[in-house]
Amino acid sequence: MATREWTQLWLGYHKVCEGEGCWKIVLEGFSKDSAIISNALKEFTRGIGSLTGEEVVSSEDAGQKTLKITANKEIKKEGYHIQGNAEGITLEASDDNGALYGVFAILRQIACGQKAGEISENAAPSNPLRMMNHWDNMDGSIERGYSGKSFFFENEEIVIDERTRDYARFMASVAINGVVINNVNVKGAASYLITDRYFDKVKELSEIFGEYGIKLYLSLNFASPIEIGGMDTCDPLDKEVISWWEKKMAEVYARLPLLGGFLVKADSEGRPGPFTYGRTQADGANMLGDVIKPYGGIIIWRCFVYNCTQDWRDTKTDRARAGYDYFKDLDGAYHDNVILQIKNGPMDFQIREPVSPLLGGLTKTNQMLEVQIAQEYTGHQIDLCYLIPLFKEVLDFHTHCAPEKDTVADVVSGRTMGNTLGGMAAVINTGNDLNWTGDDLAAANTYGFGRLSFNTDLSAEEIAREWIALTFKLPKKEEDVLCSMLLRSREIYEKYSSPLGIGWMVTPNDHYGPSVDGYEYSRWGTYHRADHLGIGVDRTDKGTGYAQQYYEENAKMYNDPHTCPEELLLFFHHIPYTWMLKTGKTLIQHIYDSHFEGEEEARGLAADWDSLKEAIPAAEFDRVKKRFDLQLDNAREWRDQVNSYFFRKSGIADEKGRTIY
Ligand code: GCV
Repeated sequence: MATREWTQLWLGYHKVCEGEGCWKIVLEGFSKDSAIISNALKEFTRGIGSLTGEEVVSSEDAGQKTLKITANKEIKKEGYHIQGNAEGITLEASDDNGALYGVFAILRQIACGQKAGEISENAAPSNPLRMMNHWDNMDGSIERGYSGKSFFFENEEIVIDERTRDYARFMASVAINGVVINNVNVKGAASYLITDRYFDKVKELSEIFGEYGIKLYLSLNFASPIEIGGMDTCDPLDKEVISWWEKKMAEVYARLPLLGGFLVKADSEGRPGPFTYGRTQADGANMLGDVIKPYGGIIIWRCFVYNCTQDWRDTKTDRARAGYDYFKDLDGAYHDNVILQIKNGPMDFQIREPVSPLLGGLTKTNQMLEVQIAQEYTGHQIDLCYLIPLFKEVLDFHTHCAPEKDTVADVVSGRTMGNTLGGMAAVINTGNDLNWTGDDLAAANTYGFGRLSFNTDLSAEEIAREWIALTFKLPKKEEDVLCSMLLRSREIYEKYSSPLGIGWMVTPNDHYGPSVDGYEYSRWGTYHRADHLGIGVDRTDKGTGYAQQYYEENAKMYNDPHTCPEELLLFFHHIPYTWMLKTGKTLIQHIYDSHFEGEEEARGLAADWDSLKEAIPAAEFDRVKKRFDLQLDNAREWRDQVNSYFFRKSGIADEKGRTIY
């Protein structure tokens, strides 16, 4: 048997018990002719075989237990009901996707220790759209990729092999229903993905995805009329430009009937957009929305628009304000098939940021939450950083946009406004490494994002435990150790990196490791403003006014340093080092203590991992151990550079007299 060149992630299905007998599958209202249903049956056969050794027999009479899959239109779109009983398991689902997700749910529950007869769950997705965004380039590189090269592209060609199908299986198993395959920075060959050069392969890919209930999306170059159309403008209100796009969309959908639509990064970090022609973001998004509408496609328009050529001397311009400033006034102007995709924070995926005020700030526009599981600023999949607790905080945040149903989870799911387009997207952390995610433990974020976007009520711990059971199947004690490591990891990373929400003290460009002033005198709008007396950015009504972009309750809370949550204190306020925190520590002492603690706790993570040596397969154990060695170097470097920097700035000694350089 050929050795697989990649792992099966959480679909490896370790044996949980010795089964008794075999299964037959009965379909009612579903057909084996549907590729999704046929794949669901294959997954059940494969999964139950690995978990219990039980076979699925093809003759309808021979089976001792029955998996009965029934169509039930009463159940919500993509939802399922599963129930174990003396005869086997019943699965009722609204549609093919629901049936597929129901099968994965059955296997998940058995892998997590449930007996088939005891299985029970009624589920429907919290979010209509649950998407992965790849930042893969066509030369095979991945922007912010930390797990090898792209498995979609190589040498400007599209790669389709068995790995493609496995990828689709993994995504479907956590109910992802949309995937953008190429980087939002669309350049060079990627601009031609909507031309004859690539149609056949993109179509093939979209069909494989389709067999797992996933729609393929492409990132789009707003300047396509110029770059591939030979025109001299891409002004969204120009009649010839519009007619170019109309023809292009007709061609695209004739060749790619399964395409979900496009993701667009416009007027951001050098990418072209409507501003060049004095047009608004709505002009750009709506023009594309209109031309794609006849085909049922959608336009996902990113709100990551800001001035990236700021003068650091300018203390009035505040990058944090940009998203709201550019998009709020156009609320209600966006057409129905346009969704605005908004990063979780106003800056850029730092380890701690407030929730973007645009989320819920918009009350008449489809919104989608964008998070990043590629660990660009959170340790490059070297440092352990389980991000689901961070995403939970964002989802649970009360925006105060409505008297009730006002959390971010409510807003993006459509519950607040009653709209049907919205959801969650993650910049994904995968590549062609053997284990897909560089650090084996980073797959907890891949799995976790899918599960959370399907069910935003799940806790970070529930998701972690599922992932551990599916991936490693550890005894309870070891499961507890690994679960605790995951749950502690985000706070640990936060402690040894930048303090109290200030962010950005990373090595420029690369974004791994410390460089306290690395971005301080740059053009990127990312400043900490530390001097010998204090640190932080005044974003209050006396400063940049960013705090006032929130609804009143939150604006008031953030505006006052006494009520501002302390983990965000330096994001909103310029604070003296001698400021007394609620813990009774001064700010400077907090900086020292948290950095010493963070480094020490990182060593605790590594020691915990060592304690799992006997329980984890050797290859995985060694791979992860090497990552922890690097994490410890990183944590030490962060601790010493940040502490030395603030000691030198402030001249205030550590009360505990520890070594600071
Ligand atoms: C894809 C940050 C990253 C860029 C990324 C950009 C974005 O600036 O560093 O690599 O570009 O965000 O989200 O568009």
